Amino acid sequence: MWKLKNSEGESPWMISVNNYIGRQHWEFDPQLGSEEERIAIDKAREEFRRNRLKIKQSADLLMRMQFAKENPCPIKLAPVRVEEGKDVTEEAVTTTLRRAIRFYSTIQAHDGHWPGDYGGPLFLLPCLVIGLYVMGALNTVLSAEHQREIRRYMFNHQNTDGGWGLHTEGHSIMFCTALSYVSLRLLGDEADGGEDGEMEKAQRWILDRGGVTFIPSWGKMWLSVLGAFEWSGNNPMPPEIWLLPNFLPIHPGKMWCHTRLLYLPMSYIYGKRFVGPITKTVLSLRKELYTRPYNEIDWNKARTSCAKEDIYYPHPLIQDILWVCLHKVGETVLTQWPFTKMREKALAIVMKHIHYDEVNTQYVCISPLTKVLNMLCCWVEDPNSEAFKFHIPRIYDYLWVAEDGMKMQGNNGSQLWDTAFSVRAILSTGLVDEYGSILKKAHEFIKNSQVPANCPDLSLYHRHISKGAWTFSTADNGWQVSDCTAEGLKTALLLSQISSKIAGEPMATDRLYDAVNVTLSLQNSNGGFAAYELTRSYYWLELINPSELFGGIVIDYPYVECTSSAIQGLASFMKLYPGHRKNEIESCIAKAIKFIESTQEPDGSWYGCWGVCYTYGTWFGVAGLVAAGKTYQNSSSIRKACDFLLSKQLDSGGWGESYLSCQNKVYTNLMENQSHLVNTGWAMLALMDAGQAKRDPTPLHRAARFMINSQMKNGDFPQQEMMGVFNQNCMCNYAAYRNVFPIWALGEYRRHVTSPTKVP
Ligand code: LAN
Repeated sequence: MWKLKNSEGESPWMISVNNYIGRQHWEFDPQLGSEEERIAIDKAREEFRRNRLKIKQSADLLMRMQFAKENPCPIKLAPVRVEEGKDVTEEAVTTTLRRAIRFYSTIQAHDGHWPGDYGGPLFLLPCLVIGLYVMGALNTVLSAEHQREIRRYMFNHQNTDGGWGLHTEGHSIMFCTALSYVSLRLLGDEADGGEDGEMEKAQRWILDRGGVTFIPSWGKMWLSVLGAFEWSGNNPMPPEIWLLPNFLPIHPGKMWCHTRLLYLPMSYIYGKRFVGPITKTVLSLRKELYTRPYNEIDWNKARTSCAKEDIYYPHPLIQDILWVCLHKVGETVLTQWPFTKMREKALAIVMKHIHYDEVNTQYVCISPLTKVLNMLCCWVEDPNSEAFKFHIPRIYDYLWVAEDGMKMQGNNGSQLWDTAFSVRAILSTGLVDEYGSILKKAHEFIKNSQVPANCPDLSLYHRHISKGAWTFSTADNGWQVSDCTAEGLKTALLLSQISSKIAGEPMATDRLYDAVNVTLSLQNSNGGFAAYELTRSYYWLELINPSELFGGIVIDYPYVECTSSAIQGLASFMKLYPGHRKNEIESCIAKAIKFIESTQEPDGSWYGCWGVCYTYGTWFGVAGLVAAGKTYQNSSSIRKACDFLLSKQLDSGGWGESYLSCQNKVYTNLMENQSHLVNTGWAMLALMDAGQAKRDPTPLHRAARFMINSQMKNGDFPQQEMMGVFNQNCMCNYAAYRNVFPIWALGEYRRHVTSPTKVP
């Protein structure tokens, strides 16, 4: 049976800055589990498979079963139902909350964080499989059990038309269909395999759309690495870009760190024109994936082809002109003597940057894709290198098993983010005395997860300071994120105000100062906060976004979410430490408010970039303004935001927003106007922040009724559509949100609405 391990790392080929705290990985133990437990797991898998077309998200049941066994905690309180037309009583809310927190406490890990499934994107796993295959490491890194779960996952998320979407809820696209098909073939499925002709269906999907010459650029790169596509069919990714002078706006050091560190290893592999061993399967794929013989393909034409299903961000003309010049002239020159010398130099510099990111993230790397590509570069450089050995055990940090199979996650988890929000949710209920032990453990986790030191040679490697920051996941990940830092700070400050007998020792003052220092250092001149670093270049650089699939990737833009969190963190800090950097904090907040106000949409909403979508953005917009002292009475922005939210409330009392909002930038309800617990939570929180309880609590009563009636028998809440997003087009699942936001919103509701006398 599979077992989730938390905060463990045993390999001699591993390093950690904090003894692996927060690390999550799954191990298979054939001895583990009773017959009964195995049957229960199989039942959950079958159930998922049966309903997979209706319910696309797994409910993280393997982890839940494991915790139910480790932390048995039967819930004695009976479930609550509030009938239509009946009032929501304080008792109903309190009982729902007690049941919810009781359940939620059973899925907290011993190290204090809440582990969970951070899956959703469907392009990550195939990249891993292809990468491992060319390195000859498929069967050493992935056991038969791993491979079985990976295949289960892929087949579970195949659409009925035979293709795969960019994420589990998306329509089929060439990128994921071709790469999934290829991975399944590499994992041993035959071209006519699958229980129900799934492989043939997938192949049909690809060939009906002209074959893989129409795959987007990242797909062309992966297929070229595999040897099933020619490098001449790729747009150039010259490593020489790293030799450009730093001041140029297109220097990679000025780009979004994710894009910079993704194109970094890509440029190495491209510069080397690396191709893996041409095996029988690869030769066969050259036949299976194309509509004409491989040696007759017009690679120059293939270079610019892309399936219409895949295009989210079409290349502007100027970009295509740039690629033609680079391809025809640039590459011809750069691959001739004496320019080959320059290429060698560029490749050496690129490799230095790759090793830098590896070492400073304890080989976790900044993202799952960068991880696989960096590992491949290390292997190409030297298959026996230590770096390659260090990479292996950290692969498992990205793999997660649920009843739908094994997936590769968007990050090495969402540990810090979920823990901070979980604490806030529990604090909101006012039932702190009852839940001290949960808070104490979470507090420990937060203290243990702060980044201890800056990376060396910051400017040489284009890194910002990180000492005192929090990452989105673990300290080992090492990448400061502005809002994770601010949310970590705010949560640590709130916990420091609770008796240390209940919540543990407060964080040391100088470590709080460090977090403030990072936060202040991340404000842009326009007042906004980007995610990881300052916005280092111009918005027009998006013109050279080469990825057809993602929007907003070239620079780190300022976001309403990050800016709001920064205000909230700093405002909480200023209340408790009014003497420290007061003027700077005040002016930072004033500028941040201006930024938030300037990004509000005419209808009163904010577009959220990292959650779905206008409900998410608007929650942050309002919370930021309120933290800075704005109110419904003195801010027309807040009034407009409330009108917006109220106009979107559904008949059921909830809110339900589709991921299409993110793509199309138009508010879109979920299918059949379904309500979603998480959107409802965000809308309720924003409205309560803006004083809705005093003006007219009716919409809040209706929303609370929806929340209460949605609770499951065991105190859990149902998993619904994914509510996380990145780069406007790809969804990811925040498994903790289904528990966090009902608790948080009902907690606030309890304090503000049903028992207002208890509001502190
Ligand atoms: C994340 C996840 C967390 C997210 C928030 C903290 C919620 C946000 O407020 C700031 C941005 C951040 C940190 C973020 C950035 C982009 C990430 C890392 C991700 C969405 C998780 C996955 C994504 C990463 C780029 C995925 C890898 C795929 C590529 C296209 C490179």
